[in-house]
Amino acid sequence: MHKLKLIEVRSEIGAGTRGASLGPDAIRIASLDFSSRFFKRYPCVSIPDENHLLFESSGDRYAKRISGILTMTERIGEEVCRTLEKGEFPIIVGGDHSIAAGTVAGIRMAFPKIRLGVIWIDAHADIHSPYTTPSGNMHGMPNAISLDEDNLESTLNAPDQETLNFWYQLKNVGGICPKITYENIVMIGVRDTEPAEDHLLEKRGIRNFSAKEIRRAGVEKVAVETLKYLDDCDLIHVSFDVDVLDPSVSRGTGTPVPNGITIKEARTLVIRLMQSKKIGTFELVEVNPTLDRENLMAEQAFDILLRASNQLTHNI
Ligand code: 5AB
Ligand code: MN
Ligand code: MN
Ligand code: MN
Repeated sequence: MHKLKLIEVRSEIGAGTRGASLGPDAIRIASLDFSSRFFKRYPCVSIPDENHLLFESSGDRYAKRISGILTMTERIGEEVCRTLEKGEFPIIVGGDHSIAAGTVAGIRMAFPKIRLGVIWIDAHADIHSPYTTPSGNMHGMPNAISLDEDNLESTLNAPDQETLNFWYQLKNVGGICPKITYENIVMIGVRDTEPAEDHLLEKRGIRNFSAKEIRRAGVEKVAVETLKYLDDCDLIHVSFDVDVLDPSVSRGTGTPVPNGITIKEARTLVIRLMQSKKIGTFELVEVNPTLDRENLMAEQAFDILLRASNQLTHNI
């Protein structure tokens, strides 16, 4: 039986729209509507944030607040590593998606030698570097950090030396770089990318199950194929960005994108993936209640968290 441990990260500094730091609390409030003992049942820690940086001016326009992102990545990495070393299953709740770099760093710190897979469930590929980012927002970069990807071929920006020093340190947190490789990542639901990202997706042949493909083949089949694709991996991280969901139900996230998957598809997908004993960490990010109506996104997010956790506790 898995012993689950919740790790809440109220990170806000990686996003361009304000409010993602309130996600974990909105999810806690949503749990009350489900009459669930979820937050009583599992131990929970909260990682101190660096959100004060939002009130300070910074010159790093191609990697905004990167010094704080580095601090957060180290903190999250240490906590995830400690949790895994104790034999517990970390469930990380964000916050903006920059925290995923910390989760992957933590897995690597705990298990330097294993073949690590990542299932990236998101409307976005989050594979920008300071050289290619259109926004400077670091929640669009965690995969590039884990993959050690600068994507110089698609350079659009000229980041300064200080930014590049932080970028280098960020990719090297935990002392292993790269932390994952292209053949061990699967994306699900990605549908909003920039040309620089398309270049990488194509050049590296990254497997992406589009929302259309999910609808045609069915989520069940997509889950099976995803796990088959990552069959060589020893351990798999699942990262779930709520903007993979269709905005028709809720726009309670900073970067909603049309034509997403339904909540029903998301539930089935997550339950089916969590049946694999190789899944070692689960992360849910980017709920922003300030953009929402009647806390709908947090309710959907909690529903997914609850189902993922129930499935995990059933895995013996
Ligand atoms: B999210 C965009 N590619 O880099 C950028 O929500 C959006 O964590 C990034 O997936 C979205 O700013 C990041 C335009
Ligand atoms: Mn994302
Ligand atoms: Mn996204
Ligand atoms: Mn987002």
